[in-house]
Amino acid sequence: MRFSVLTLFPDMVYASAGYSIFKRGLDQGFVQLDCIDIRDFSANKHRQVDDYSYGGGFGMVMKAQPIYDAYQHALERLGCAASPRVVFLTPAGRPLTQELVAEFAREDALILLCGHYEGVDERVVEEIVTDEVSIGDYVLTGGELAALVLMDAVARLVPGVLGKEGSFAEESFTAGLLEYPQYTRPAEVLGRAVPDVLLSGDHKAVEKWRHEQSLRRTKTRRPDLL
Ligand code: 6GU
Repeated sequence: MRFSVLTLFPDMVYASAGYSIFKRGLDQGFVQLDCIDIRDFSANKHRQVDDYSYGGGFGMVMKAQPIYDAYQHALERLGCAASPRVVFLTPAGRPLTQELVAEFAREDALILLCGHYEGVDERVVEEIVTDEVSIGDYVLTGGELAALVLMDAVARLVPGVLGKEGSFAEESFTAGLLEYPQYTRPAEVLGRAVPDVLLSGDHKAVEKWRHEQSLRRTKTRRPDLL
């Protein structure tokens, strides 16, 4: 999987990508990450990339031209035969789900566009974007954290990234239920014991208990999933 991120803050994206399993995916070559600084494509001597909103109102809008030129540069660097999907991270997008994550994970490459300020000139969105995606019903200051969330979720589904743990890649949400509680040693900590059934060695009973726990959690926390 090759990710190309169009952003005003490439260092923020590179820094956050340098940890844990995502980093291992990069180091082992299962994942590639290339950030393109939109500001490098400003046609303005002040490297300006935003301007006032037509129609008035507060907040600046990102200009179409620097984004379009950064996109062309991303295409050249990717050198794909087919045009990759271009995902614009915006609170106005459709919700990111595990199903959409799995769909993205089947692509060879993705271009992610991170917006900032009050928005992005709609004309460049119409010209280049294939998917508008939100990571939840709250507003972030920019699309970078959302792009990192999307890349993390996609990367762990890319074959090889999770290694041996790979068979568990989708466990939590493909069953459509929330994950059951987990315990590790010692058998008692903070005055709390591990549920007896988990020490019983009865695999059938453990499986049944976990399923019940998943159901109970889902009922109380996310009834919309049932
Ligand atoms: Cl994708 N971007 C921003 N700026 N805020 C968000 C979001 C994205 N998803 C939820 N809130």
